[in-house]
Amino acid sequence: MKGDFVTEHKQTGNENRKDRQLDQFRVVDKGKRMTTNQGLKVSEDENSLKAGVRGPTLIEDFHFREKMTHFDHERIPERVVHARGFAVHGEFELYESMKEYTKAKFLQVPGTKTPTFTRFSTVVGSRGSADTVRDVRGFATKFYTEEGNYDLVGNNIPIFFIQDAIKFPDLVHAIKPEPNNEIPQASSAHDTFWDFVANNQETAAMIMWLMSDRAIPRSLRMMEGFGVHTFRFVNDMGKAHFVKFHWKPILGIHSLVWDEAQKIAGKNPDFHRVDLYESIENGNFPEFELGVQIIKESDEFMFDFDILDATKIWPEEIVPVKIIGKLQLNKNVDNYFAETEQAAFHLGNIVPGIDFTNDPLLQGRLFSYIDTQLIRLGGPNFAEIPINRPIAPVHNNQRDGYHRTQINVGKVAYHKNSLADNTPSTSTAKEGGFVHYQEKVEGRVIQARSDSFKDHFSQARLFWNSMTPPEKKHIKDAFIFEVGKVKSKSVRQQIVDMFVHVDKELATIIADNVGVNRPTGEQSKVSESSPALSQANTKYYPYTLRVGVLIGNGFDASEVRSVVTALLNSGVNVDLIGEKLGIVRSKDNVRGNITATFLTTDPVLYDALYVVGGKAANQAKFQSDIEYFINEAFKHYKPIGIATSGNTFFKASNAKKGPGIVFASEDDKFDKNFIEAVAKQRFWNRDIY
Ligand code: HDE
Repeated sequence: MKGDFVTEHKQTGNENRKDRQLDQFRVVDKGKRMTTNQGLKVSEDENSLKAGVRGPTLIEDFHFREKMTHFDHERIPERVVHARGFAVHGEFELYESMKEYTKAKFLQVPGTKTPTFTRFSTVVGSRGSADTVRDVRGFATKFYTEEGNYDLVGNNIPIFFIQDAIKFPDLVHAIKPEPNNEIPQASSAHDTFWDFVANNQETAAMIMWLMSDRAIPRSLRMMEGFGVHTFRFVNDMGKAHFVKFHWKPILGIHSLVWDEAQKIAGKNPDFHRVDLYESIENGNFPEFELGVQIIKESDEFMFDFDILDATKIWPEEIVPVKIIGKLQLNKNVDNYFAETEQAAFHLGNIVPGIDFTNDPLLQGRLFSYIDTQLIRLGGPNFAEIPINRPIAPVHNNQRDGYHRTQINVGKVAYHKNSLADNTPSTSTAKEGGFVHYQEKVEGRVIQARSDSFKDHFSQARLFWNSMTPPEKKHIKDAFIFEVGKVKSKSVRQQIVDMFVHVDKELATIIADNVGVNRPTGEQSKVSESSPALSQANTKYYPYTLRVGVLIGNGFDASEVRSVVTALLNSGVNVDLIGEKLGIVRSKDNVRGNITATFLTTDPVLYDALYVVGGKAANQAKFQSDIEYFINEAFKHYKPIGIATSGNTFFKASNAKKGPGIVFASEDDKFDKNFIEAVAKQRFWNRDIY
């Protein structure tokens, strides 16, 4: 058998148990004979069987029919939300034992490594939509633990739009393209969404996050992740704590600017997946630290928000985030469909030591995820698909159904029994069996919302108060853009009248720009802020950022080589951009290799530019292309380094000297200062208009 499963895929090279398991299912077709699905060797694959060379095709052609039937059924339903995604393998390593709080086996011994599969996604767009739209990003991780799969199915924003799962279909109907014409794709900037917002004001805080830079991440490697809900940790004494999960990116939290995000959506709709894929292929493995916020059960009612309300954060300054381990993403999939598309996440995939709470959003999700896999993956056996299989053994009395691959031996498929010695047998908690936390529950059966869920504006204002002036400007601009696209004047007015409760100045500016009356209501009284919410307080590294070098013939080899070497030594990716692909020569005939042209790439695809300039076959076009690159990078607040030979090109552009513009001719520490500017990414105090 082994011969059929030759392994030519990219292995991690370590003892990853999930990787070894997947190996049994990997098939390499290269170098093999073509067969039908029955293993019959095929002699002809270009001409169907016909009655005469110019005659009709015959139904007898089983190979044609099998090939066409399979093709006809290649598509499966896309996810109803989070349809566009990209997933990678990885490994989670524990730093510190969590024994005090949880008995989850993968969280006991520091150094324990657990194989993982992480899928990032946008929420609203369909499978073929662009990566850089304004949207929440999904951040779902499957941990293949020894006790079974544990799925942490989170987002890059720590709260949610709604408080009760029963409203999810309404939210999604409102934000998806409008049903009469399926417009717009992958965008919240339309009437039905904002009508939903105004008429469901529990959305207020989430909308502040959605209008912020968080919704346009620079990279999937540079955003946070959150479990959103409050979960429980339960230790081996049966004692429980409330817990929230956080992923903190090692590279810091960074975003695009809106104009840039929109242009990238056209220039490279795969921007985020390319970035993630290439980072992993280049060995720059993305890393995220896992943090937990823990609250004692006895402190449940100590806060001015309800800890079961998924529209609320626990401010990190009040409940600190304890870092407990690290996720490294280190291997791309071999096959997008088999792995990424067929991955079935479910927050009900849980292990002993972690448990649920009564958060009504969480409770509803517990139903939805299995239900959705049944339709999407075509039956109840989706857990047998290789990517979904646990590395822990599976034994139970479930049988049959579409696409059953397991061959259960024996005639006993029921519990209890004597013919199989009453096996498979259940396990006690001590033996590793999952025992639900015995929370005391009482109350009347009722369809209502707790009063403790009714404050929708305090944390929306807390978020606003925590933003720096540039972040506030981005939020204002995003509101003006999104609400400005709403055709209904009444909805625009309702939005202004709603967001006055967050901030009067914000709502007034929106009103003035979208043609409705200024608001009369009052803003929330909250004056606190939470510095952890601002991206300005993040970390800055040049590592893995991308610099475009604009270059022609006749450059100064020693100057350019020194800068490029310094950039590469700092882990920066460098592309030489020129008139055409191939070789470019310095004045003393040193060669450089152009890997992208002014036609095939664009300034929005780079974090910074290094302007060298030079000579080209069409000098006027070369000049104007470089000016366009400089103008765009300048407008997007990006660092620009100017080589001595680049000065004339800079002068001809619309850019002005100022923050983040570094000149080799004026700076004897150019390499160092330019790399520092690259790391900083944006210079918001630049005067662009
Ligand atoms: Fe999901 N969500 N969701 N969601 N969600 C799905 O499951 C749902 C919610 C999240 O990469 C679906 O397999 C309901 C919050 C991610 O495959 C579906 C509610 C959070 C992914 C579903 C929520 C998420 C999904 C669609 C309200 C952050 C992609 C396809 C109660 C904590 C997982 C699928 C992947 C996917 C239902 C709200 C995260 C329909 C009913 C809150 C990351 O089952």
